[in-house]
Amino acid sequence: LPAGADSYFLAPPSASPRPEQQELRDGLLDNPAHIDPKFLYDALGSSLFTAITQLPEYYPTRCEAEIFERHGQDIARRVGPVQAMIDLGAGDCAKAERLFASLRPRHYVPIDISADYLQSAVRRLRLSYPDLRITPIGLDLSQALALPAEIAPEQRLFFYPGSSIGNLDPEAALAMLRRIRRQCVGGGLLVGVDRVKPRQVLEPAYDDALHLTAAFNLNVLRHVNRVLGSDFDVDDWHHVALFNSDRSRIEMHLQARHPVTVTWPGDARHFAPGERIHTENSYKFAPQAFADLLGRAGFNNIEHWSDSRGWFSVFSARA
Ligand code: AVI
Repeated sequence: LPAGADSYFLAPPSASPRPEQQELRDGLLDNPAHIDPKFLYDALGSSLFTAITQLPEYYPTRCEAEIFERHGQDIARRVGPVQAMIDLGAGDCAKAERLFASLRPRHYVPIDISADYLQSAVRRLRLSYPDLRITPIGLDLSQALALPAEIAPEQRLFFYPGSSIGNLDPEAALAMLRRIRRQCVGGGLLVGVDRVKPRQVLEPAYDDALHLTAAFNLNVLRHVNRVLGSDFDVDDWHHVALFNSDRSRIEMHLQARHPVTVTWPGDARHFAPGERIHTENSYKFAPQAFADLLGRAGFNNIEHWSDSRGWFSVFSARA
C-alpha cells in the first residue's frame, strides 16, 4: 500500500466500458465498420501528420502558408486587433505561429486532443515568444469548449486552419461553426478550407509515394488496440484513399487483405477479404458553398483569400 493510504481500490474486471471504448466498439460492430478520425492522433499519429504536411503531394499546408504569406497584412486589417487567438486543433502550433507577426495576439490558446504533443510545441513557443501569454488546452474538439473566462467573447478570434473543418460531416461542420459563433459573438473566425479540384491532384495527396499517409491511417489500429484492448495486426490491413465526387470528399479506409477476426474484451468482429473500415472523410468545398455554410451558422462580413492556383481558401468572418 502507498504510505498513508488505508485502502487500495482496483477497478472490478466487469467495470462498464469508458465512453471512448464504447464509441470504438459501436463503430467496429457497425456495417460498414468505422473508427472516428480523432483516433488518428495519438503521439505517433500527430508526428506522422506533421511529416505528411511536408510531402510534395500534400499541398494544403503549403497553399495555406502561401495565403498567409501573401495576404497576411490584408487578413490582419480585416480581422482587426486580436486580444486572444484560439487555435482549434493546434498540433505543432506552426500555422498560428506564421500569423503571430501580422495578427500580434496577446494571448494564444492552442487546443488539441493530443495533449502531450501540444505541451512540447508550447515549450518551444514559450522560448521564442516570452511576452505572449499561452494557455494550452488538451481537449477533444467534439467536447464542450471551456475557455478561460477572462477572455470576453468579443476578444476572441477563433483560428481553425488546415481544412480540419473538412474532417467533419456537413451537419457536424454546421454544428461546430454554430458552437464557435456562440463563443465569439462580437469577435471573429479565421478558417482554412480545401477546395474541390481534379482527382489526379486530390488522391495522391492522401496516398503518397512514401506511404506516410498509409502509416498514418494504419497507426489508428495500434491506438485502438491500446484504448480498447483489441488485437488488430497492422499487417492484415491495406490503406485506401479515394475521392468520392458525389459527396465531394476524400475517404480513407483500411481494407482487409484476407479474412481477419479482431477480438477485444467482450466482443469480436470478423472481416471478409476486401471489407473496409472507414477511418476519415476530408470534404472539399467550392468557395460559395463554404460561404453559405458560414452564413447558415450565423456569421457575417465573410471574406476569403486563395493561393495562386486556387486550390485552398482562407475565410474570415465576424460573429
Ligand atoms: C487534419 N486534416 C485536415 C487532414 C486532411 O487533409 O483531411 C488529415 C489528413 N488525413 C490524411 N492526410 C491528412
